[in-house]
Parts: sequence; C-alpha cells; structure tokens
Amino acid sequence: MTDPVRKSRVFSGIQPSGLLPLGNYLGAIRQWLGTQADHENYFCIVDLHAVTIYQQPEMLRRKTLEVAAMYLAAGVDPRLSTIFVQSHVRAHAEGSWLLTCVTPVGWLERMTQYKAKAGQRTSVGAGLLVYPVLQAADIVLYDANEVPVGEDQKQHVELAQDIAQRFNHLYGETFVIPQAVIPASGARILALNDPGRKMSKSEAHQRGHAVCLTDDADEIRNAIQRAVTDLGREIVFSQQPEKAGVNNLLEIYELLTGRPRPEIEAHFEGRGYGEFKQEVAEVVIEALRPIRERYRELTGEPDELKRILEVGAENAAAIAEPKLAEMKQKMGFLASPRYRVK
Ligand code: ATP
Ligand code: LTN
Repeated sequence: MTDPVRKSRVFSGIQPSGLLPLGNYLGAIRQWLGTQADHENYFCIVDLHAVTIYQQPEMLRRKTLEVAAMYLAAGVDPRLSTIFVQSHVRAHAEGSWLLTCVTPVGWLERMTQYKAKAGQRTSVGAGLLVYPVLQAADIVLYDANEVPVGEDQKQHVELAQDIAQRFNHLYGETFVIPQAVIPASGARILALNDPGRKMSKSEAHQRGHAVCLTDDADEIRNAIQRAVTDLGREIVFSQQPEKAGVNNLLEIYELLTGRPRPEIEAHFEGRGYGEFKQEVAEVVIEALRPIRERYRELTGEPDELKRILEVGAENAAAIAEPKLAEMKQKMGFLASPRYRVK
C-alpha cells in the first residue's frame, strides 16, 4: 500500500483523437503543470481509449505524436513528469481485462458518457462500454492518489474507486483508492457555438465550436467573435442558463489572466459584447502564442518526441508491471518463467 515517504502520485490522460481544444488545456493540462514539481506524475496519451471509436490508422499514429508534442508545448516537462503512450505499456490492456472481470455490467451501463456516446450510434462497440474499466486500470496500476481531470470525468474516477475497492475486498489490499481533482474554475469549458454543450476534441473541427491550442490569431478571433452569447448586456459571472455563453468567455478570461472575478466584472462594466469578445480573443491569442510556437518546433523533431516517449514508457512500465504481477499473483494465476517482470 502507500509508502509513507513516497510523493503523492498523479495520473491523467488525454485521447489522441484530434487537436487539443482550449477545454482540454484549461480543464486538465493546466492542473498538471501545478503538480509537476512536488508530485510524481504520469501523463499518458491514451491511444487504447481512442480506438473505442474508429480511428483512421495513419491519422492515429500522427495524432499520437501530435498530442505528445502538445503536452510538451503546453509545459509538461519530461524531466519532472513521465510522458508515455498507453499502448506502449502492455500492463494497461492486461490489467484492464482482470478488472473487467470484477466489474458488474450495471456499473458500466450507468455511465453518462457511455449513454451519450452509445445513444448517437446504431451499433455500439463493446470497447465503448468497458472504456471506464481501462481508465480504472490506468489509474490503479500506478497507485495514483490524484487524478486531475475536467468535470466530465468525475464519474469515471468514482467508478475507478469502486472497482479498486471491490478488487481489494475480493483479493486483499492491493490498490490505493484514487481521488479526482477537478479545478474550481474551467472544469467544464463550453462549446463556443453552443453553450448548452461542452467543448470537445471530437467536435473541434466544426466551425466555431472550439479554439484549439494550435489555432492562429485569425482563427481564434473568428471563433470568439462568433461565440453564442445572449440578448442581454450584462458581462457578469452567472450560473443562469441564458448567461452560459458570457460566463464561459469570462471563465476563459479569468483563467488566462489570473485576475479576480470582481475586478474582471468591474473592468467590463458598461462595455458591449463586441468589445468584450475582442478583449477575450486577444488574451487567448497571447496565452496560446508560445504554446503554438513551441508546438511547431516540436513537431519538426519527431525523433526527439519518440525518444521522450520511449523513456516515458520504460519509467511507466517499471511501476505498472510489478503492480500487474501483484494482481495476477493475488488472483491465483500460475507464475510462468515466460512472464517475468523485468
Ligand atoms: P472527445 O471529444 O474525443 O471525447 P474530449 O475533448 O472530451 O475528447 P478527452 O480526451 O476525453 O477530451 O479529455 C481530456 C481531458 O480534458 C479530461 O481530463 C477531460 O475531463 C478534460 N476536458 C475535456 N473537455 C473539457 C472541457 N470542455 N472543459 C474542461 N475540461 C475538459
Ligand atoms: N477517459 C478519459 C481519458 C483517460 C483518463 C485516464 C483520464 C483515460 N485514462 C486516466 C484520467 C486518468 C477521457 O476521455 N477524458
């Protein structure tokens, strides 16, 4: 169980299913940057999760490297954090099967993300249903204490707690029970063209839906100028559904400037939505400029990216493989010399 002298361990991941939108950055990656110095961090590119929905093979390979470049460009430091690709560490897939066998189907059918994604399709891949078990394996194989994610992942981390508890109950204390860490602001960045929905990577190609970390100044200005607001005039933080568009832009502004809410409201008092959006756009452009520039440099160095991912996979496997061996031993699998932990 938890070693009292080890640093608190952090695990999180993003699917390489497209270019990263501002929501992924503000909800997840920015939190990761805060824990780098004094935690032990594992940041994964979850390609096994991405294939729960068909991915064009060449695109998946490309996007996996792009997301790695995006992590680095956004400030994840490979000297402080382990960055790796999920499919490079076999323990994730194997551990996931073991956990699938202790998970009641009813727990999976209750997941709101499954219901939403399955509801849009006529035929549903089994991977979509067991997706949160793979996520639980990701987390518990590292005995992660903290899982920094956006609001939409809270339910999946709670399920990981239940699965870990059930395994511990059936086979004896094995896993640390993880906690979701959700940011107070930016936990659910909304689609710019539809503030009734969350901004999402898989919809980021739609015109006006999102700002992506790699967008240029004109693309950012266009998307924010077109953002859906309301017929009112008040530029205030508000949880009222009709103010969701304005509130969303204000949260983005707050997160990127670090200014306190009352100061922001006073700053925009009496000003029109056009002017407000212009200023939000400029703040986003300036915040993303260094990320975009660094991203461009990094994608020009694929060998360096691959080297970082290789080191990351080695470090990750050094934690995950012994944990998997412990699971197998506790479940009663016969040990084999063909399956020796390095
Ligand atoms: P997809 O559209 O492919 O489901 P996604 O945009 O939801 O992708 P994920 O890879 O599922 O992105 O999530 C990566 C991380 O970003 C998770 O921690 C998730 O909670 C967070 N996140 C995703 N979208 C938002 C959002 N709109 N606001 C805040 N956090 C978000
Ligand atoms: N399912 C998550 C991505 C994800 C994850 C994880 C997040 C996979 N494994 C482990 C935190 C910890 C998503 O779609 N956002």
